[in-house]
Amino acid sequence: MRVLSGIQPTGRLHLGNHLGAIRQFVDLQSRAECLFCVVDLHAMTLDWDPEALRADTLQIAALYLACGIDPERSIVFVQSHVPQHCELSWLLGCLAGFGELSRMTQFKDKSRGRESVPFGLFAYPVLMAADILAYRATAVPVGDDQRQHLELTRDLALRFNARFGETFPVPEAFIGKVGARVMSLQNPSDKMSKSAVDPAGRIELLDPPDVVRAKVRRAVTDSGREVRHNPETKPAVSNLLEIFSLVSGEEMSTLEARYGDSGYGRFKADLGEALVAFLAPIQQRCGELRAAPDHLAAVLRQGAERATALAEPTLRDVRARMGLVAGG
Ligand code: ATP
Ligand code: LTN
Repeated sequence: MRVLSGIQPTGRLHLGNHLGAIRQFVDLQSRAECLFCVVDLHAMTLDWDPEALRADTLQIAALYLACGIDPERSIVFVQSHVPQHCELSWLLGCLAGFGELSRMTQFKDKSRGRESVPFGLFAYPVLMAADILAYRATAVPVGDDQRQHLELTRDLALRFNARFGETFPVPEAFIGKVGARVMSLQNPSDKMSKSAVDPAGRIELLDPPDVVRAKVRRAVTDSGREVRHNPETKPAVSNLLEIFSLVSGEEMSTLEARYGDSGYGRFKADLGEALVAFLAPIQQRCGELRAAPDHLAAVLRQGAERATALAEPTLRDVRARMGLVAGG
């Protein structure tokens, strides 16, 4: 099994990114060959600020390590440091259809209401397919929102293989049963998101303890006072329960038994403390890494070298199969 995944530096990482994605990354590194990248080129598909992009890229790389990704075992790198991603994206783009790319729900959501839609946003899923296929990855740990992009990657791999001969394994999405869709604390019908304007809906991994407590206190709840898991009738409380269970390691039923009838106050206070305890070691380690920028730069340099050594042979094969003349 070879695993690849990426996170966009479009803001600060939040609990949804951790529970939906990074937690699986950490888990997988003991069982598979893993590559984890910061997909900076994807962060340029909507308006971006160069300084913020630079800062967020380094922040996410530091958080990967702070959350437990071990650069000795996994390859940690920045997407733009390995130009083979862009090259393969063009080549795969020549096999992708306008219709299928237009049907991507993320494209529809993110282009809605814009006067002009960047080509990069339209091509986004092709670049994502290139990220995965350049390494012939077989498993892709992501949150639930990436399911459709993974389907497109699979279709492109099959199409390429059918036309040019067996080249790519068809990758599987690796989506956790719990935590794959952490919802906003302010609106439980939206997913917790980095780019949502109101930060109150998300717990950022680097939020100070008092901010975490305040966000949990202000989280919306449902009518009634019982703490029960029922996403249909109690979407807000169910989301809080799932978060509580994931960060504390306690079963949801144990939490229901403890807080069921005691109202939301104590439940929220204890959830706030559980989150603070969960985030403390990540924040401490991230601080240490940010204080040693040369170390982080060296990790990323070495990651890019190792990634390039895996991607280039794939590209050589792909170029030849597609009819490009071998160059110097
Ligand atoms: P943006 O708001 O800019 O689209 P995002 O918060 O959705 O960003 P991404 O960089 O798109 O973050 O996603 C990184 C990883 O985190 C992906 O695997 C994605 O599926 C996962 N993820 C993002 N949000 C959530 C969430 N609310 N619950 C679970 N997983 C999530
Ligand atoms: N589109 C993904 C980020 C991403 C990705 C990837 C995930 C870009 N390339 C390759 C897995 C594999 C998202 O989470 N928004």
